[in-house]
Amino acid sequence: DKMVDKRILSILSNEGIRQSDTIELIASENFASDAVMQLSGSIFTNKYAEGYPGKRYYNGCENADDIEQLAIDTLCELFGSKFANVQPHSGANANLAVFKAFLKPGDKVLGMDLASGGHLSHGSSANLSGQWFDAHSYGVNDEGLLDYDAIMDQALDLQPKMIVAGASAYPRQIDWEKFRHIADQVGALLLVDMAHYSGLIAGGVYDNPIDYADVVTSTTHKTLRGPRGGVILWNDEAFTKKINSAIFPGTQGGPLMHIIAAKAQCFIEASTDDFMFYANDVVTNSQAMCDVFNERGMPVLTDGTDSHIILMDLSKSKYSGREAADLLEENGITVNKNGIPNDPRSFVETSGIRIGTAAETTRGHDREWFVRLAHRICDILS
Ligand code: DSN
Repeated sequence: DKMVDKRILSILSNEGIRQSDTIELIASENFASDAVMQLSGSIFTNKYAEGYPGKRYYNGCENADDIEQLAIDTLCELFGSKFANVQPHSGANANLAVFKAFLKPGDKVLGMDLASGGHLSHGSSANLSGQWFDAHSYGVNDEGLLDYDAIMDQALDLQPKMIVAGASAYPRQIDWEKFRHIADQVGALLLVDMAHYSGLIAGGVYDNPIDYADVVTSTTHKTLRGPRGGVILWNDEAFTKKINSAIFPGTQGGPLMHIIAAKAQCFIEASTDDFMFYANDVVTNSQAMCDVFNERGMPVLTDGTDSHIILMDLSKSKYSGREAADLLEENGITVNKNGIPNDPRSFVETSGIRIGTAAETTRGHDREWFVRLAHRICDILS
């Protein structure tokens, strides 16, 4: 009944223009469906529902129970897990809760180095996960690939209580089974953060970690194309109380019921044939771009990709990652700078850019369009 404030409306309209006028290649972004958008702004935003379905701290939660249970059931079905928590406000919150559920401050953790493509919440020194825990990291080899033998040696040496697998900037298939084997050798818990890959996994084009990991976390807004948020999945009933209480009351208060409604919609959309075709196209399109980059002498790390992610190596280019990303932005293409292994440039400049094909695939662009786009990117950066 109240009009949106004029200043907010103007900013919103500018963002609308930006989103429709630019080519969106940030690997972690996507365009959620109208249904997901509507539910994210729905009347469920008015409801407090601390607790879990059937066990709330407020009255009037019967519909909140129904929507949360539907989200849990559809999520479990989508990834083949027995249990799930759909309340994490983000992927970082999901990871934080897993740390809280299974570790004590000071316990040893082994995760992927942020500079090699890991995530802040996997033990980075800038994050609570690296400040309150004894966090160590593994990297990638000179080709940009995970070296499982080296990770095994590191784990044997360190004897971590938890190993974190999963990445924000790793283009290739991560071998979950090898991580399971490493975790078993040292008796560590295996946490897989599948945030980047979860849409591809739901669509059947990237391996599912659920049968290998003890606990799996994800965001819901990247390749999975839902509202911004996080989830946790697991198969061992003995973990249920620990994980649920680490989210509420351990690290969060009331769940965002409007976002949980939108998550349920996202999980239902992700179980359709259309979503399978989309996931398949995302990978086809990124592989087509890699072929052009390789042909045009613009090398990509690991020589290609198994996912939506491409890492362009600019170590021999006159442009740093930052300059390349800015230059592309001037040309209406949004990407982000990214470090590469043994980066000759600073953390601020970097020698790589990360490109992702999920968002523009959602917009319906096909392989030929991505091939033309890859040529355009090469022309701009030449
Ligand atoms: N910030 C996200 C990304 O861009 O990959 C990870 O959470």
